[in-house]
Amino acid sequence: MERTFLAVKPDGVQRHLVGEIIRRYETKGFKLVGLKLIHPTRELAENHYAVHKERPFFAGLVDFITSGPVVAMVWEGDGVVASARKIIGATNPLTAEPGTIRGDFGANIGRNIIHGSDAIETAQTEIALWFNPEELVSWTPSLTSWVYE
Ligand code: D4T
Repeated sequence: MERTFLAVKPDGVQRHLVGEIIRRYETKGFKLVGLKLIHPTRELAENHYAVHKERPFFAGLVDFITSGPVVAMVWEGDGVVASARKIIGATNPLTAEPGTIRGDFGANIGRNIIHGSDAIETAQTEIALWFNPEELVSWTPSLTSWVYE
């Protein structure tokens, strides 16, 4: 079953949006299989955003993501990678559609509340970066037959 990595960034944690964000993925029908509060090290943040190493916003992005606690999560479900990104909305909260997390709660690209993996392979890399295998829990929600045909 497909898995994705989501992280409520320090702005989302400080603004008490953790419950609201988890609620959206729970009520959608996805399964939570990993969850922890972590204050990321610079090394972890630089690894996570390595693809942006040469971009002008990289240093500020790493400063921001290491500025406080992050809620790191792994969610599971059919098509969860792409669907989770739709629920998050566009990178810039000012252009993100209303109804998405960034569209509803954000006002600045440098404070866009949540990260979500952009592809299945990226998700696998990011899950391995943020979680040890024993931190991920396989379980069967009792509602499964009411969510999946
Ligand atoms: P993340 O990776 O945080 O889920 O965001 P996106 O996948 O939606 O967008 P991204 O990788 O292009 O950008 C990563 C991260 O950098 C911040 N950022 C981005 C920024 O501060 N200034 C910028 O100009 C851009 C493009 C926001 C998200």
